[in-house]
Amino acid sequence: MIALPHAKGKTYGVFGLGRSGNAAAAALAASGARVLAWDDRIEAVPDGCERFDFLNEDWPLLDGIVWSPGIPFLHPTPHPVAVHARRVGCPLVADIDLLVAARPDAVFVGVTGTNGKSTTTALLAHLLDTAGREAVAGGNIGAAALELPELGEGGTYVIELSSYQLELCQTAAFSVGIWLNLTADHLDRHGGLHGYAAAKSRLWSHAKPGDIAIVGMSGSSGRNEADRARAAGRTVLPIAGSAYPGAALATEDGLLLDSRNGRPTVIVDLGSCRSLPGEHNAENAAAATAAALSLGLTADEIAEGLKSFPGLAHRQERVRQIGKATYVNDSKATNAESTAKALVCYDNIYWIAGGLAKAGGIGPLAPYFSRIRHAFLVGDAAAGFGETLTESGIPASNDGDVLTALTQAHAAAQRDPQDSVVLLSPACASFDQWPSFEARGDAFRDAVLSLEIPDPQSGRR
Ligand code: UMA
Ligand code: ADP
Repeated sequence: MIALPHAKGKTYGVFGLGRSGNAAAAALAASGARVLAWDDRIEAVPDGCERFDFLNEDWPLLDGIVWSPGIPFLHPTPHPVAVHARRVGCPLVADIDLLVAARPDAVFVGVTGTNGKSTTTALLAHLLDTAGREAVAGGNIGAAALELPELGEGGTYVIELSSYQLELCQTAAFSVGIWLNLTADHLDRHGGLHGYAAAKSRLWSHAKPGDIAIVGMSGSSGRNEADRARAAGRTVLPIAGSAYPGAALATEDGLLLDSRNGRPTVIVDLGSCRSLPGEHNAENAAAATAAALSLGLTADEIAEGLKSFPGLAHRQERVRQIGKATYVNDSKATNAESTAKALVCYDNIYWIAGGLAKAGGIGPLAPYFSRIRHAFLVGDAAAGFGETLTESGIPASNDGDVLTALTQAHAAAQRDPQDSVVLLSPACASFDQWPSFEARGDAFRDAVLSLEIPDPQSGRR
């Protein structure tokens, strides 16, 4: 937990007691603040806090209300407590602002983007850790800001920042900012694409001389974002997961190249980084590498870390190899765009897909259909996906649920004399059959780990 010396003797509200609000309330109370806390669903407040109904009680003078990122305060409709706070001039406070203010001697790296935030955040923390630096990751991944441990002087906090969190930040300054990419997402929460982009650009705020902006150039917004970062006073390092003219870090022919001084040098052959398959992960690797170089790591230290990165659960997670088949858990792929990132990485695929369908179906995946040997379809989406695949001549079966589909895919892959991949990459939400994509992926992993290895003597499985 983070100590908040500047909060001593002050009075804070905390609205929402989920992961971030609960940690904030506990840290403020432990630091000597009076804390008035509320959650519509959670009765218990952390030790030292008072339960306070912001909608129905008279407010004392508050130094601020620590606001949970999941609760709308601007769009689509501001929560009535946020409206009242604005009326009485009470600021809404981000837990991340409190963390950064509490640790002026620490280094803060902020990571944002529509896709790749968690991977890049975890990868950078891993690079720092394997190079012997004191570093932790948190924010929108893992521990909430004020749950993080106190690092020593010069320790690095790598903070994954959602647009919700950035929109709340008023004072936090990140000496290194990583902005990966921007595609339409969370539009209702930000009043449209312009609001979403503006929330993400808050990453560049409060720059000091020498502060760095690492900007992904893969999409159409990269150039504009680099301009915004420059205008905010940052030194910009453009990065890309493929060849890109003028990029500081980019990938060519599978090699991650450092071109900061105009003469490309090889950091690593990404083919030797087993947990970073695909061009999207090349982008994440380039971004994390640019940050690590900016923080003083050597190319050799970074190469070692890229090779040993274990990857994150549910994102093309290699669970097991049985014979010539590799079993991959990509349960986080809840739409066709994410599944495309996985399909492009493999040639001979036994594909487990389906669940609660998203608009657009799997039509956009047609360029990758030839890689699929058989599709094992599950859940609500099975019938629709089956029609699309059959029209393209791809064998498909409706297997009902993920575990049955795995049994079938395992049998088929083990009969295949070629190298193959049994890939769970559903292109669907999980909620028709599972509480979350994590529960779906955990069940798949457990089932893969308990699969029987075929007996070559008897042909049994
Ligand atoms: N609540 C009320 N009244 C309301 C609305 C909500 O009392 O009218 C309460 C809810 O009962 C809940 C709390 O407020 O207890 C809301 O909490 P929250 O939704 O902000 O969630 P936390 O548990 O605090 O988790 C948040 C992030 N969640 C969101 O932004 C939605 C977590 O990101 C983050 O890991 C965590 O803080 C720690 O920093 C998750 C997420 O889904 C991973 N993020 C989105 C994403 O990645 O797309 C943005
Ligand atoms: P986030 O935290 O932003 O949701 P993750 O690192 O958890 O991102 O990756 C989620 C999914 O997004 C991955 O499974 C992959 O399909 C896709 N993805 C990851 N990195 C990128 C990237 N740099 N560009 C585009 N898509 C990506």
